[in-house]
Amino acid sequence: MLAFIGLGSNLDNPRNQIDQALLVLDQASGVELIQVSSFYRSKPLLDMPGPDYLNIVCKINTSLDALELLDLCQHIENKQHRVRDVRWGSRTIDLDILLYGDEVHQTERLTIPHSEMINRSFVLLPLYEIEPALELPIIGPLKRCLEQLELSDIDKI
Ligand code: ROI
Repeated sequence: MLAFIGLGSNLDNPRNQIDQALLVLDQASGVELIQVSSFYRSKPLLDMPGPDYLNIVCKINTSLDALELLDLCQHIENKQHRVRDVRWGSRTIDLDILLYGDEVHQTERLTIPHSEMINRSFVLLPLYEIEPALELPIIGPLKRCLEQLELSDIDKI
């Protein structure tokens, strides 16, 4: 199954945090990393205090089901000492399953497509970079979502 994962970090050397998470993802059994976007820099959402974020999106091929993939993402977050203290607070690493094939999941643990992705330039821009013709289940063409977003607040680096 093809899946897309969004990664973000704004603490403890964000570039290293993201590289480390990609390495663990790629080495996990049942996951093959296919493509990785450029890095994008942006301010924390909602004008929250804290350092700028780096974000990327990666494309994987996986034999894991969606919940197994979620377990793996949370395992990586825990290993990299992500502390879930403040809602919307700074974080060493965040891995969000954005899309899992064409599947739609709406459970307590997992919402796919990711519920906030269409509002976030730091998700849609890197996703567009690696898959411009993507059609999002329920939502429609990725290109149309991007046309409705403010893109002045994010830098490709
Ligand atoms: N803000 C930015 N710019 N990038 C993120 O990855 C990010 N992640 C979050 C919140 C705290 C919502 N803000 C973010 O989880």
